Amino acid sequence: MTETMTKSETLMELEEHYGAHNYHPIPVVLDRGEGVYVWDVEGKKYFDFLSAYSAVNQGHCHPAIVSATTKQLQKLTLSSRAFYNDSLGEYEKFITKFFGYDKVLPMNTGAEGVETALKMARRWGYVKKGIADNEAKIVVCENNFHGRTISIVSISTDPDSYGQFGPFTPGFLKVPYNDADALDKLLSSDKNIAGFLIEPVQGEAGVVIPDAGYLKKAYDICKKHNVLFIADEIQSGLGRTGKMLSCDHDGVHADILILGKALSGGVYPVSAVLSNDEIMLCIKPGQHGSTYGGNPVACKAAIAGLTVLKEEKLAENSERLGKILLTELNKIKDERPDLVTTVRGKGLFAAMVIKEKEGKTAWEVCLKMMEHGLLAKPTHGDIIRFAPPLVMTKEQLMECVAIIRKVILSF
Ligand code: IF1
Repeated sequence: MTETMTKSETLMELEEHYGAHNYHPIPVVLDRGEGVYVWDVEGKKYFDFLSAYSAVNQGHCHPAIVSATTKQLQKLTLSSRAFYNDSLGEYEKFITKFFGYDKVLPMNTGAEGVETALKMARRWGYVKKGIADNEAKIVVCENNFHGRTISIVSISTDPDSYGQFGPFTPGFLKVPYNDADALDKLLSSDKNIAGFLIEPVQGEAGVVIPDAGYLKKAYDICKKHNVLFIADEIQSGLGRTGKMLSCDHDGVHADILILGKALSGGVYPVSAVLSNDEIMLCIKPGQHGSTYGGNPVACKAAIAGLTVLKEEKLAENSERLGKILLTELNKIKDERPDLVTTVRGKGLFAAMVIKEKEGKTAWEVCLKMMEHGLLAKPTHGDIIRFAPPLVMTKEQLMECVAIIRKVILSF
């Protein structure tokens, strides 16, 4: 740190020098979070309008989640699955009852959850559907985002995700999102299809919301062809779109449900894959696992995370405030149709598409919002994703809308 450099600049330089350059963050250095707010190292306060990509739906450092996790951290952090521990069974009962499944396979990151679901679907395909060994296929949607592992980027349609990471994992087919006929045609064409993996709302693609009823149609088509419907609710779930799960908007109960991120309220990496016995019991002892999967700290964090979502009625708050947010963002669009081309959203999950104007892009809009105390980040260049913590009050939301409006009108 030189005399002229701020603490933020010094810390950003450290990351530049010693860290991999696999991100291009908004230039703000955070050191504290509480509820809908975060503070930078200079003490400036911001609204967090990204929620760590929907991992802090319960708000930053929720006291109930922090307390439950801290207590466990001082008791037993990791038993490994070589032995039992006193938290896992209770957690497994809690989460399976919470979402209505027979069993759960506990993992840590979202990508691990997706990889686990892919293995489960393939295994079910061989053991239950009778697909010939190594012939199982899984259908995914164009413009998907399911994580960053080799198999998951193998299914991506985004060159930034898969470019120069080949050779790719075989056994995947792609279908347009929100197109039931295309799905039906594809599933009719190949008897070796074991599963259909979908984000009920596509997050990274820019909060792409399918037509009402599409998820139900897709689910029914999967049942017609004896294909597993696999819902990646890692970003769209846990209250984000105004229901506990985005599949709830269509009354769909996925055959395999994948959760992550806000499962622990951003306190600890926890993911979970839920399904019924017919699928889950195809995996036998020693055939899948993880060092930290199902550790006691994760169990306590997730029980607390889910309890907060339910007791504080955060999905309901998301639905109520999401309607207001969408209305207000559309008003801003109508004031500046030259700059804002599209607004869309479901619950407190919204996106604003910014037209490049004299070199002004979504990035510059986000920098300006940062100056005015609101943090958000563009995806795919021109789309700003808005995903505040679900604990936000209407007054706080209107403060945020005022900041967004002021910034947009200033361009
Ligand atoms: C990054 C994106 C969001 C996800 C869905 C699985 C995962 C994610 C629907 C994997 C993770 C994160 C990853 C993070 C930024 C963020 C992201 F921009 F990358 F695409 F949210 F949109 N399924 N999304 O959204 O979960 O392994 O990360 O725990 O990689 O930059 P993970």
